[in-house]
Amino acid sequence: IMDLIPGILKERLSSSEIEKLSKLQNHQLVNFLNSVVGLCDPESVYIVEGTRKDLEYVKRKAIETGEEIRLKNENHTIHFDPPLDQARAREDTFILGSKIPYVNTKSREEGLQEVISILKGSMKGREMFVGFYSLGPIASKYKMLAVQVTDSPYVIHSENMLYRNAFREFTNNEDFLKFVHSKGSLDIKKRRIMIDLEGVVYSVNTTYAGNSVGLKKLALRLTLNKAVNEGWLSEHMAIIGLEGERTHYITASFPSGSGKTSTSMLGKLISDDLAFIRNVNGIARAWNPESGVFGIIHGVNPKDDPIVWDVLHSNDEVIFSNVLLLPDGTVYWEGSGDHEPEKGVNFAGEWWKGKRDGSGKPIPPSHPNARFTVRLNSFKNLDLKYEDPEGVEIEGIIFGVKDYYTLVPIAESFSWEHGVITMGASMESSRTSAVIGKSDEMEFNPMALLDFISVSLGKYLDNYLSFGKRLSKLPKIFSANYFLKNENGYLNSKEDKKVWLRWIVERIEGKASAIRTPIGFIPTYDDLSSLFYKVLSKTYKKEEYEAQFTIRLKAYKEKFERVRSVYAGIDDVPDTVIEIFNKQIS
Ligand code: SPV
Ligand code: MN
Repeated sequence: IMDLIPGILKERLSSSEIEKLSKLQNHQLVNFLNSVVGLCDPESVYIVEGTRKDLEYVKRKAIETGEEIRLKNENHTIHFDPPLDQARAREDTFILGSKIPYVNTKSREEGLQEVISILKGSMKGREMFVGFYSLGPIASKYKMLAVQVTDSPYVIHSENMLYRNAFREFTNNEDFLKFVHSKGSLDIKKRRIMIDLEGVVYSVNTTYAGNSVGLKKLALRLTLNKAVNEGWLSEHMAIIGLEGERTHYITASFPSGSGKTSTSMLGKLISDDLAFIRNVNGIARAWNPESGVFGIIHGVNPKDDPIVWDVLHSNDEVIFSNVLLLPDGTVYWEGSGDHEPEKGVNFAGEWWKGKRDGSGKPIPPSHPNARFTVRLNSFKNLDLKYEDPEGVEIEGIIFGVKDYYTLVPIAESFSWEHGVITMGASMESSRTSAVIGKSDEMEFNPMALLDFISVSLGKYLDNYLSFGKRLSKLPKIFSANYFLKNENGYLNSKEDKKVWLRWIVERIEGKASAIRTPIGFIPTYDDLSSLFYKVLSKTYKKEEYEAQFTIRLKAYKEKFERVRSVYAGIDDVPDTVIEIFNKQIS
């Protein structure tokens, strides 16, 4: 069996690691690992089979290498990414292949050559870890297998929490996604993420999980491409169970930082970030490819986010990233409701109140994109159906944005096509701090996917529309906006979203009525007033309703014109898309 393992790889494996790898009898795997070892030149290779011993080893290495620091609670650690590596690196991320509008692309030869030259010898003197995972429940016939190779124990530690270990499934199985990551020298100028849709995904000189944890947003580019080619949907969506006469499952697509995680906490949790949606006998069914949450911590406080708060204060495993480390071994983040400390250590080093950066700008104690990494089974609202090999039936889809000026808080589309195009494909949202750059500018972000799309938008929408045509039972489509303002500020409080979710349930059950407006169906005052009372014990005034649900026609029209012109400029957009916009605008 040992003869199966080629030269360079074998040199770097101890006998115990050879024993682990030999169990799999996987030629493609050993050849792949051999080529990575040949390229990156690590000192040794550790195979994460997934035993308790392996998991403990990875955690210990994360601490020994300084990538994580143990906190006062011994199951909690903190990780810092470099100051200029705090979010997704859009400009350094490329899909390899021919040009696609709105997608950062590079020719395959050029991209591979570039990243391979950076990766050459990048793991010298380091240990290389190999992790084996499944996207989706192991028992599901739709699962996808993936291998992560990295010189960062933090990356493998994160993946051990965020994905299901699937070591055994690799026996004789040659069909798996491949991710290679190296911290390299952490030189930002040489940060590259190269996504070969038919081959290996490479990421180097970055540690921020959105760039380094292959199975999350890097895998999304691969699965989205696969989904479009095979007629299903791989989406940037939460999956949530809402209680009514029975549990109704919905998916929800929001750009990061606009309410997706908080919405997931208001129902039974299946997923907070990603969804695979397939047509099974005419029914849309969804699965969570992940088994954990990498969530934004900014603003998490005990009043608005009691469930997340409890998880972060439990004895379960938590990795905090880019928050403030306090001298007593606890952490602080902005918006927690705690008193702002005087000093600590943060992503930029020693921190004290009033500290400024080189250009005179104040350095916040925690980064706006600071995060927590936890397992799904730490959440008390977890729905055990997340492990159901058959997935859950989807009855509704929310497309949500952060829009101060235009969209009503909640509306329902006239049809699948109308919802997909005027609500999903038309999403414009205030820019998030999850991407490097300025925040708060409005950005075109269809289905909250623009950063992750790996095929032409025309082909993507065509697949979406025909996916609906083949379903015998169509999910209802809703648009949501928790951020509408007028001159006096926000028109809704954070808890109002509970009412909108209840309205969705009542629409699915056929109980609530609705008013037909040019942009879709909106709730009636009477229904909302009774729901506000039932859900929040609040009186809902007619003036509040009018301020929130008056259709800002001019702004809507301008938005649709803007988006129509985007799609009119893309060659392969189906004619129906433009027709739906024309009808909507007239
Ligand atoms: C998001 O920003 O949408 C996230 C975090 O879920 S990241 O992994 O950076 O994409
Ligand atoms: Mn996300």
